[in-house]
Amino acid sequence: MQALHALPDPEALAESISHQDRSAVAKALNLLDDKRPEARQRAARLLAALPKQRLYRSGHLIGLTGPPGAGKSSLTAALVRVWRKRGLTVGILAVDPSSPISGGALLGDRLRMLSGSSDASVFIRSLACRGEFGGLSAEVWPMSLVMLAAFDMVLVETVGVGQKEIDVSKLTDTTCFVAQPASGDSVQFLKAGIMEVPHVLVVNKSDVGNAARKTLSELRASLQPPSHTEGWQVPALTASATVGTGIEALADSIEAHRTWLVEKGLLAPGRRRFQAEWIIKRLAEEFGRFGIETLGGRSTLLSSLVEAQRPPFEQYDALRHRLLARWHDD
Ligand SMILES: Nc1nc2c(ncn2[C@@H]2O[C@H](COP(=O)(O)OP(=O)(O)O)[C@@H](O)[C@H]2O)c(=O)[nH]1
Ligand SMILES: [Mg+2]
Repeated sequence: MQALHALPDPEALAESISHQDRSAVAKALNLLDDKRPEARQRAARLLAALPKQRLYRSGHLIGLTGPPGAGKSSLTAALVRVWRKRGLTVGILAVDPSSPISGGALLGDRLRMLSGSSDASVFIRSLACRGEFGGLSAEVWPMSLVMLAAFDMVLVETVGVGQKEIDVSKLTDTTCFVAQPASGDSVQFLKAGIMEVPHVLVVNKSDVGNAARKTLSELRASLQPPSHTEGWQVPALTASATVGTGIEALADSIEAHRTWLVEKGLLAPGRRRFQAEWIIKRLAEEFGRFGIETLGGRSTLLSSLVEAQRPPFEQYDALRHRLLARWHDD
């Protein structure tokens, strides 16, 4: 067990993170993963010390989801190359339930293969999928915040086969779904409303030929009319991660969605909302629905959390203590 004195100083750590110090980012992610009370307190201080401007207004938080083997990691590596060419720094959270360690290592290898060397401006962390937060680990949100404080582009790679529960779109500005050629499942999931409509849809492996084009037109057809996306026209593209075609266009579409969010004034409120949802979800896990009702009910709680604009652990701990105190009194 790590000695307590070895825990980092949160304010100094926050400072280093905002200077894109990669080892500081790594330390911060470890701290967020540490369940001991002292570590939790420091993690709360760390999150409070990160510049709000960066957490809620800058950068781009992207979710890349799709079935296993669709080419998410390969596309991530290809996108990283485009972003690096555009002078952007990149942080990646890879959530791979099948092999959390080798998944990240594999992605690292692929990035080195593509860029020729290990690039100091790209940071990768793979996460075990603990299944608690609808398939995503509960730490994904605070970890995303730390990454946003350090990097321009933050990409979360998760396996998703369609179910809304394991939906990274609850946490990211832009969700990109990677489909396999000839994968009827994705089309069916979209049509049946089982799958949340992503902001960007890409059929990878276009190098295999007709199957990719056919899947693309099926997906396009099942996207009509655009649904919950408030006027955003979902681009549906093809790409080949291995050949390298369509990657610039994909990067452009992802960026266009962010531009659209900013124009509509949705970026910062969206992130506030993810945070509020994250807090409510954690409280519900610990205290059940009754706990949420005690705090005024889900929708009241949601709007008050969004409005309060305070750091996540601070908000969470305050509500938790309120519930514990209430039950202690009763
Ligand atoms: N032909 C072809 N194969 C690809 C392409 N992208 C990825 N693959 C292959 O598909 C397999 C799964 O890729 P990976 O990126 O690990 O998929 P993930 O599970 O979605 O992350 C690997 O063998 C890749 O080499 C592509 O554009 N074309
Ligand atoms: Mg992968």
